[in-house]
Order: sequence, then structure tokens, then C-alpha cells
Amino acid sequence: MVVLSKPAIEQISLIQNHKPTFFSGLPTIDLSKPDSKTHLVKASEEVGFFKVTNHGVPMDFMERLEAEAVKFFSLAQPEKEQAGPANPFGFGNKIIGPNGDLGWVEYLLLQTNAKSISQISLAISRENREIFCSAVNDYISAVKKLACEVLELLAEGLKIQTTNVFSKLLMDEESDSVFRINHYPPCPEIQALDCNLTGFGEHTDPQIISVLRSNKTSGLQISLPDGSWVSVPPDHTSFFFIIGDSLQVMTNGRFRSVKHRVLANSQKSRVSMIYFGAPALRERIRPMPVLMNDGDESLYRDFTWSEYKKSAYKSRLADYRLGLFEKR
Ligand code: GA4
Repeated sequence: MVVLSKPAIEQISLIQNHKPTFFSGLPTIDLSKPDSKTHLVKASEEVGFFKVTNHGVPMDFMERLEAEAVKFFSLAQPEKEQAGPANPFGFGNKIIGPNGDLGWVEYLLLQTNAKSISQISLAISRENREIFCSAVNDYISAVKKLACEVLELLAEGLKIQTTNVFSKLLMDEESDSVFRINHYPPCPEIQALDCNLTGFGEHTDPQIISVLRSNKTSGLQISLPDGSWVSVPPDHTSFFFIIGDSLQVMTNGRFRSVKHRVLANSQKSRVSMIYFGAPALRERIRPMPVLMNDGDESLYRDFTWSEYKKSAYKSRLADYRLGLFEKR
């Protein structure tokens, strides 16, 4: 058996500490407003990221899952490791993906169907496991529904007549969506340094759309089109949406798959939960014909989600994964 030694803090990349700039222009979309679809499209084109309010997900679902996550991450290391390794699903600690990426984070990576959630190996009593699984399932169902609503509004905003074009991909029984709960423990050692510590390194999400909710601790940053990094003020009552690579391709580059990263905090722990909405493995990812005008050509060669996912898992976190699929 190969025993891998645990990554130490010294192995995790530091990020130059320019004064964090809060994102003053963060697109915030109130779903109860009739013109929300226009704002959703604009934000997806210009930033690839937006915050959603009046989303209809009960606060209780978010709080229950956060409390369960805090309980899980406060278990002793060997108990948490019983749910590992994270490849393909389960508990992970500092190691992100299969290609040597490291971050100041521990996490649970889960499939989104109730059956596989009930099968994760947790070192907790049967009763507590039921409470944990029901919090995860309730949360995923509510957030998946919200993701589908937002995708429908985006399709309407893009003037696509056919209903459910994007949301049917997430609703497919074979959808390959995943869910992760990240815990970024506080890291007091970095206070003495004039640097930030990488919690989760910069990357784009390969899927269609990601829906993130965090506690009140900051850390998330996104990259603006001019290449600058801005911090996203935390809001535990709202959801943050991240456009993924697949939606960039389906809109032939009109929507922007946004680069984002998380910095560790020296004093407070950050807990985030992210639903990554993905199609079924067999699904072809290509620009939607209705979005193409006469003479428009696809910027990408045809591929299936299965091909893209395989290629993504061979890449490093910060790689520009779509590059391999662009027509030159
Ligand atoms: C980024 C988005 C999701 O968190 C994730 C990540 C996955 C992993 O953590 O195992 C990847 C990363 C993510 C993209 C490139 C590959 C795969 C780590 C990595 C280096 C679960 C996903 O689907 O892709």
C-alpha cells in the first residue's frame, strides 16, 4: 500500500496580498422582479457571475445543512477520513482533484442522487446519518429547482422559444451534477505574513451552472474581464451563481465562464456549499442552433460532457480547459 504523507501548509500557494477590493458592481438579481431575465443575461455576458435574492429557498434548509456540515467537519480526523478519499466521491483534505492541486480546505464531494448520498460512509450514528442525509437531500432538491428556474429565465432572456432547453439537462435522471461542501478552517499563521493563503485555487467550473451559498465569512474572489480580482462580500441569505464552461459553449461564447478562487481567512472559518449543475454524460455540448445567426460558426468543436469531463480531470485546476476544444 502506498501511504501518501499529508500535505503541509508550506506546500500551499501564497497569493500576493494586494488590498482586497470588494466588488462594488456585483450584479444582484431580484427574482421577484419582472425584468429579472434581462439582468440575468446581462450579468452572464459581462461577468459570468451574479447574486440572486428573493429566491424562495427556505432559510431553514440552508441553516440546517450548514449546522450538519459544521458538525461533520468538527469530527476527529480519522472519523472524517472514514468518508474518504474524495476520488471520486467522499471526504477530501487539502488535496483537490487528481493532479497535485492543494488548498487550505477540507470538503465533502457528493453525487446528487439520494441513493448515493445515503451510501457515504459516515462515522456517525444511524439516527444522525438520517438527519444529515435529509438535510443534504432537501437542500439539493431546493437548489436544483432554483438552478432550473434561473436557467429558464436565461433561456427566455436569450429569446429562446423552446421551453426547458437548459433546465432539462439538469432534470435528466442521468444528469451528472455534483455537490460539494467546503470547509476553510481559519489559518492564524498567515496573519504574520503579508500574503494570502490559497483556500481553493483559481479555476473555472466545467459544468453548466454552479449555485453557491456560504456562511458569513468572506474569501470568494472572481476575476473580472480586465484580469483584476475582486472579493465577493458574503451574504448567507442569498445564492451566488457561476456560469460554467459548458454554458459558455452552448451560448457560443456569449456567456462568460468566470474564473474564481477562495482565499483562506486567518480568523474565521468559511463554510460553502455548491451545487454544480451538469448534463448527462452522453449529452453533446455545442452552441444552440437558435443562438446562431446566419454565417455564425461554432467557436468550439463538438464534444460530449463525458469527453469534456475526462479531459478536465486530466488538467490542473488553473488550466484553461476549453482551450483544447476551441477551433483554431
Ligand atoms: C472544479 C469544480 C468542482 O468543484 C469539481 C472540481 C474537481 C475536483 O475537485 O475534483 C476538479 C475541478 C472541478 C476542475 C479540474 C479537475 C477536476 C479538480 C481538478 C483539478 C468537483 C469539478 O467538477 O471540477
